[in-house]
Amino acid sequence: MPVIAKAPFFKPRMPRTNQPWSIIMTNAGSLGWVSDVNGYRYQAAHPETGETWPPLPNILQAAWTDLTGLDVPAECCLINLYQGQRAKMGLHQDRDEIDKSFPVLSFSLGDSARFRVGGKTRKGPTQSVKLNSGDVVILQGESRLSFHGIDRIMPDSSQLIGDYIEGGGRINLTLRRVNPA
Ligand code: MD6
Ligand code: FE
Repeated sequence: MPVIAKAPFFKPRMPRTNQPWSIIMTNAGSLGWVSDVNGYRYQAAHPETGETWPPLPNILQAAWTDLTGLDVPAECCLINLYQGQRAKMGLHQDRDEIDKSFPVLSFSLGDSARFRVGGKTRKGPTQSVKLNSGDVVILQGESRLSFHGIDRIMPDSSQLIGDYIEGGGRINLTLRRVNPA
């Protein structure tokens, strides 16, 4: 069964303000990343269904192994869905992992996006990179804690997602190891 049939997309909300994000998300793996009024965290259960997340698909675990060269498996695949003109993700660091020494690996599918990446502080120069369907990003070593975000997507630049999800859009799959090996 597809991951999104067992773990439906949910609307994350911002810590403290409870403002909804412009994207929707779900997860696969032993841990899922969630955001709500109480903060950002990893948890074993879907926030709405209470069920554990579906297993991380073998093809993604194999890609993690091949691309990172690690023998320790990923624990989380965060699935972000961007739809419409306004979907974006603010500049952030991936730093909720207990062990931050592992790479973070992502796959972009569907519509193209403007990815912004800077350095280890929020201020300072950033670069804009266009991510197309099939592109892979890996943050590791010096770049592991780089600030990054999605300025905007380019609606209807790909038809891929529309074959599976009403309205199409862009999916980013982010694979992470949370705990020490
Ligand atoms: C996105 N990506 O592409 C958001 N984080 O929609 C991320 O936040 C990200 O692509 C860590 C490593 C790679 C990423
Ligand atoms: Fe990120």
